[in-house]
Amino acid sequence: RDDLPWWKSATGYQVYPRSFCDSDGDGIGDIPGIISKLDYLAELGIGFIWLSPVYRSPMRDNGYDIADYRDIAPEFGTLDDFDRLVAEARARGIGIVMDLVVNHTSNEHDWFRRACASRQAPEHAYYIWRDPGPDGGPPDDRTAIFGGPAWHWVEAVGQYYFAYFSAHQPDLDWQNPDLRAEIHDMMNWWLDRGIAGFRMDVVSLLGKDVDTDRLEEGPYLHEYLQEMHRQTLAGRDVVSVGESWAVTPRTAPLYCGRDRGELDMVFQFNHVSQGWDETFGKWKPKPFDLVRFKRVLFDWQRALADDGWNSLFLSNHDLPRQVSIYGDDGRWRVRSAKMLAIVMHLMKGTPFIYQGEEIGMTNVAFERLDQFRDLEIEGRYAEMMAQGLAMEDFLAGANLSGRDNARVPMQWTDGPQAGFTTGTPWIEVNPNHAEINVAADRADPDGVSANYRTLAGLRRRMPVIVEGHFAPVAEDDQRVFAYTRELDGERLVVIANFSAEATGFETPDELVGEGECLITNVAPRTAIEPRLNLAPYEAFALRYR
Ligand code: TEU
Repeated sequence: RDDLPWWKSATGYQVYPRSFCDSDGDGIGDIPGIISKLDYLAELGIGFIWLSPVYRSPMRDNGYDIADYRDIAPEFGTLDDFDRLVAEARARGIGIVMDLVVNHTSNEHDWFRRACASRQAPEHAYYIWRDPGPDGGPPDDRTAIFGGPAWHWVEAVGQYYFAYFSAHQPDLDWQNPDLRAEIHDMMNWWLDRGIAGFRMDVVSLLGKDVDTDRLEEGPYLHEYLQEMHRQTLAGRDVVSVGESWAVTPRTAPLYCGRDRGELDMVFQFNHVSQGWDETFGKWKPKPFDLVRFKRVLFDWQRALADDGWNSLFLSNHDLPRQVSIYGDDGRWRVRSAKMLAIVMHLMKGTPFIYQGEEIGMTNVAFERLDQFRDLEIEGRYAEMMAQGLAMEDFLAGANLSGRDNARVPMQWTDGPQAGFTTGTPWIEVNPNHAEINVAADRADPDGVSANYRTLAGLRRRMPVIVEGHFAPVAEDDQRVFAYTRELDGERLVVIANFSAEATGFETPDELVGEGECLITNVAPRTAIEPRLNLAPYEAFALRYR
């Protein structure tokens, strides 16, 4: 289909540059390292890379605190390296999608330096400042995502600035049209370099009004996204994905509806946060509940069935390893990793693989607080203790749900430092690289990555996977994840046993039949019987004859 946007039939792959591949032995991944792995990624069959931030940054939040939007962090390389990455990737049919972090800058950005020096500086008005409250303290007692207060005093201007994430990440004032124009210019500067689009960090915060405390999905959000689209994305063949922890199936069409002129899709998170505790959040997750999990994912499928578009993912650099959370990272690691991929990639939407997911990388188990590097762990630690969480429980929570699980180095080999670096890595490698690594997985025709390659290939050649109508099956089944896809008379069924137990499944009548097995993680099936006996974590997709 010629009118189908390329990113609907492509598989995305997220690279977290700091942890992907280090070419110069300084212990930090870099752009030449990524270039050296492009053949590997091409072989996997991906269509584009979402590159986490590579801009110049003091790296308080590993690049989600940008000090210069038009330069590359020296530890990652140079602008020439970046241009080479774009060209080399394109030569392999892979687009480079940049991370756009414009809710805030680093406090080391020149704009912010000038903003702090004088109220008269034009850049002062790029940020959100308020006078002290009646008692001379901060304007209010709002707190930041990564802990501590959201307002910070700057003596030279006699005002507080607003920083929703951390003091090192002052929020930009999107209500200022000059600031918006600066951002649009910068976006066009990158788009003109040939990138394939943007993943937009915390996009739902851009329309905020701090005075009325409407931060998420605030009053100006869609006006600004439409303006941004007109000024930058319109008429270019690129993809845009907005990240939002606030978006719901009800609001998603506002971002990515066909006539909205805003974004192509959103990253939503309610399928992730449905498992969190009411008080302690992700640090103390509830036992996994498949029915609840399916309900969220199926709601999204329904909400964007005919207009808008879904992103499909379980992992990213902010989330723990999916096989450890939703699968089994012990005995059934390989099989359950494949099951998760089959179930996610065959729903309607664009699937995203997070580096290492394709070989079934697992969570780490740190024993001490000082092994972690994430500023979120640091910031939340004090708070959680104050709320009465015991140290052991905090460590257990951090090991289960912390962001560093995704950030330990990519496991390329069973050699020293997992083949990630010849130096000392900025964060420890997972000792299980001795067993779990790219070299070993690729050598195995039944490895996890072989399964991902098959999925990416099926997607490229089968329109029913891209565009087929989605219908859930057995929504209340507590162990089985099943659905169908249908397009122009072609019908697929996907069935997975989301448990470590052998499980019987009473097949609904309309699904009984013979067909061709497109993919499986156990033995190929040629028919769906009225009663299926599913092996632990078995998953397969069948095309009906
Ligand atoms: O994440 C948005 C965000 O809300 C997360 O910080 C989330 O609250 C947290 O990960 C839950 O544990 C984006 C980026 O993906 C993240 O890496 C950045 O730290 C954050 O924005 C600030 O830019």
